[in-house]
Amino acid sequence: MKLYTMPGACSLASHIVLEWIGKPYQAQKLNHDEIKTPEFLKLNPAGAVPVLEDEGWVLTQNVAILNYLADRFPDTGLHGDGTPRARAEINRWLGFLNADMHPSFKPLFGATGYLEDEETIERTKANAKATLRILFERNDTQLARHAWLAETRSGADAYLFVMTRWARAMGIDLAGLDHLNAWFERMREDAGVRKALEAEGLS
Ligand SMILES: N[C@@H](CCC(=O)N[C@@H](CS)C(=O)NCC(=O)O)C(=O)O
Repeated sequence: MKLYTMPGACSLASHIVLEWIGKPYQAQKLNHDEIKTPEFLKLNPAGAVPVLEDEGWVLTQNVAILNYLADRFPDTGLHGDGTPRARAEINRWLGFLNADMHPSFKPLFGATGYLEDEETIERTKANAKATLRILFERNDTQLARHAWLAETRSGADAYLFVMTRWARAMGIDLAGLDHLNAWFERMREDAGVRKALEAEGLS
């Protein structure tokens, strides 16, 4: 298996899960220019990471990759007990992370730059931060009840870890979200998380 990743990007979630699985894989680190080359666009026309190659088959989209890896290595327990309910619980959170949380970061990554007016752009950023605070509160409430986001450790934890890193770097207010912050510290100490971070040149 080969994962195409950009340091600290959402592809870090798939990278962490590959470490948790513990089977041989290769991680190809790319920069923003390299994911826009004709060669890479053949793999993913969206010019985005993550991309996973497995035996000549190419898979894109973080949620699909995280689910595929959990299905391909069922012994890792990344799909909980594998029942429809456990899998749905994980997908509920993956959906929340990928469809609700991840796009909410876009203004903070420059998506509203086309507005050109600095004051308006700043308002979109402030709004994104306020929205994200509310979304992180939902994770905190869930982590108050369970050790892991979807009750058992899954790709959802790896994905939330990536976005919590972004939030900290961007000064999103996570004060008082004690369960989220304690979970983040636990994740940061995890051997697989540390290895994936190190491989991407991050601390
Ligand atoms: N829907 C895609 C989104 C992937 C995505 O947004 N990747 C970002 C990194 S977090 C990327 O590669 N962005 C490059 C760009 O947009 O130019 C997924 O979930 O895999």
